[in-house]
Amino acid sequence: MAFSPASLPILKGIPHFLLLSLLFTLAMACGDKKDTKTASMDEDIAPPADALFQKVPSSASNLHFKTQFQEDFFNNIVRNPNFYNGGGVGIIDINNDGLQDLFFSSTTGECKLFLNEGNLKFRDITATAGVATPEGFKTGVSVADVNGDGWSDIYVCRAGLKEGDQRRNLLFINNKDNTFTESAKAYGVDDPSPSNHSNFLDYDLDGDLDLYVINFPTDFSLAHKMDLEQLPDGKIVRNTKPRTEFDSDRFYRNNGNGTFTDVSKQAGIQNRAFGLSSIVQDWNGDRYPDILVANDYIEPDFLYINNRNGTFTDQAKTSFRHMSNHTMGRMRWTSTATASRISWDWICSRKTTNGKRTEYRYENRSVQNAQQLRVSSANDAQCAATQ
Ligand SMILES: [Ca+2]
Ligand SMILES: [Ca+2]
Ligand SMILES: [Ca+2]
Ligand SMILES: [Ca+2]
Repeated sequence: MAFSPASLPILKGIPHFLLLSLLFTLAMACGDKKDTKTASMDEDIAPPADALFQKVPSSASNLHFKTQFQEDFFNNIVRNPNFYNGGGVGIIDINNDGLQDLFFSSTTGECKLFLNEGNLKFRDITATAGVATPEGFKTGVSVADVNGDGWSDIYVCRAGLKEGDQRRNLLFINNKDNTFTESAKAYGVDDPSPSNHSNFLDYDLDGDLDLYVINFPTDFSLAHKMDLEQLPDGKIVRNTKPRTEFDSDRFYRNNGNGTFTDVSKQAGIQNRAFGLSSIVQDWNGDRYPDILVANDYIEPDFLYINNRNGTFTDQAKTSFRHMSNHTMGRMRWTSTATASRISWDWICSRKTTNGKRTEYRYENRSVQNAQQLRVSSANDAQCAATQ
């Protein structure tokens, strides 16, 4: 049956150009839905012949994992904006056979460990490995040989708003037989703060790995407020001192005997920000590792330069001409070194005021002069406008 707008009483009196506009909009909406549905069903579209990567379906790899989000009074998006951040992935050769195995942390469910049996086939060994840990709110995963025995271990951060033992971070020491023993308390790294991630680094170059842990305050009312204080001389400055014992990132020194000591205060790591991730690299070319921390919301990122005496100094303000708000941790820092020169690039993300994400690319061709940091990307004009 042919359709005529005038044949429907409800449409009488509406100008034809409005009707046509309405019908066109509806048609486009229907078309969009169809395209979306088609796209979602076409997951197995063959990649181009020259594609660098090939998708390996979970049916072939036996990698079956889905992070779990069990909502309750403390764990929900209203009270905890980090609730749906997701967990982490650790790439680790647990049995030193040269094949990389995979560990996944699940926010409120069981973590999973998959043994790589070759030919991209994996076996779920969670049940026997001793790493499931369904308790608590798991976040970032770090892989390192924490006790220096030649076998990789796993450090898992835990967060959430609720204080208690289920928020303490976990250290799985490799038993060298495809099982692990949770040993965070014994090693002194069972950080009770809300932690998002961690880095192992040898900050004192004594041959063992020390630990930087990213923590964040649970008072999210501070997320968009600039906390200012007036000094005795009248000068108004930003206050980023921790308000509670759990707010600050922490630094743990490896004592070389299977224990760590929290040396945060001595090392100059006393802060309050909503950190999401960090990377470690020798920023200034003095062989001592430095730490760059990506902070969410209003607080600036940290660039902790290693003072080579057991302390760090945040030099972000004097090293960058521009810094992102809401740094989400999408940072990449690569380096190529020659005898006389080191070059690197760093990509970070920034939310603009209208909510759209913009990427800025920074390049520095000489670590001898970090002040020469310059913006170099298609977003030059935008970057320049924000400086
Ligand atoms: Ca392996
Ligand atoms: Ca080990
Ligand atoms: Ca060390
Ligand atoms: Ca350094």
